[in-house]
Amino acid sequence: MSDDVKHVSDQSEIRLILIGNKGVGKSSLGNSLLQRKAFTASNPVDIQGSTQWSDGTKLVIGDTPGIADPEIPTIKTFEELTRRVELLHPGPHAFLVVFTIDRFTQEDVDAIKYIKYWFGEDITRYLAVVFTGKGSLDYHGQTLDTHIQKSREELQSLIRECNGRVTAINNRDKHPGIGGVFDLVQQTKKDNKDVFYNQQMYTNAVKERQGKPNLMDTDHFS
Ligand SMILES: Nc1nc2c(ncn2[C@@H]2O[C@H](COP(=O)(O)OP(=O)(O)OP(=O)(O)O)[C@@H](O)[C@H]2O)c(=O)[nH]1
Ligand SMILES: [Mg+2]
Repeated sequence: MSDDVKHVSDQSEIRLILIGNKGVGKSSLGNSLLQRKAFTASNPVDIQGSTQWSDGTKLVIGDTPGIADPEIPTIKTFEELTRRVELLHPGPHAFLVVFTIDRFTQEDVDAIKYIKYWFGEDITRYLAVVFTGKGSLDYHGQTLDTHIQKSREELQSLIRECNGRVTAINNRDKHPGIGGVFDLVQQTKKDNKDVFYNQQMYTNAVKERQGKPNLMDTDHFS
């Protein structure tokens, strides 16, 4: 059996990992998608939640700690991210990269660099961008497209690399707009012919990373 065949999804399970900086709404997004309070801010034990849809599909979501945390060295956070990805065995169909619509900071630019460094440049094939705080977009009468056009080049370039997989959600709304997120997930699966991010890809990323300067060394921190 070839690797590709082995790593094609079982259609009845969708595995997602939430990733992004601290406080951007990762856990809230997970709760919106699972339609229950599976993740809480205070309890780091709640790292995975799942639900079974009426059509038999099982949705499994892995929550993660924020990337830019002054209290925790970046490398430690990424080691934990690896563990969370491994817990989503045999591998996530998509990494939902979460940003808040209200700000895109240097920390977000750095987070994108770290994600590519740690999981490999090819990780963009599995990334889908989700903005939380869609309410403020609606408040200012803006569309997501116009917001993106006016945003920093690094964000625009990430979205291009993700093949335009981007949406916005309002986790505080009774109807947050989760359909848009599931459309993105389906798009990600389709773009990858149902092959998910697997252990072999991570092993390749580790090799790739070993040939590069250590980005998580504080000397290289921009
Ligand atoms: N207005 C608004 N607030 C949101 C939205 N999503 C999350 N929040 C708020 O943002 C804050 C942080 O949300 P969390 O879901 O805890 O963020 P997180 O990324 O999991 O945070 P860490 O786990 O600490 O990294 C909370 O006060 C949420 O209520 C949104 O769509 N709109
Ligand atoms: Mg959280």
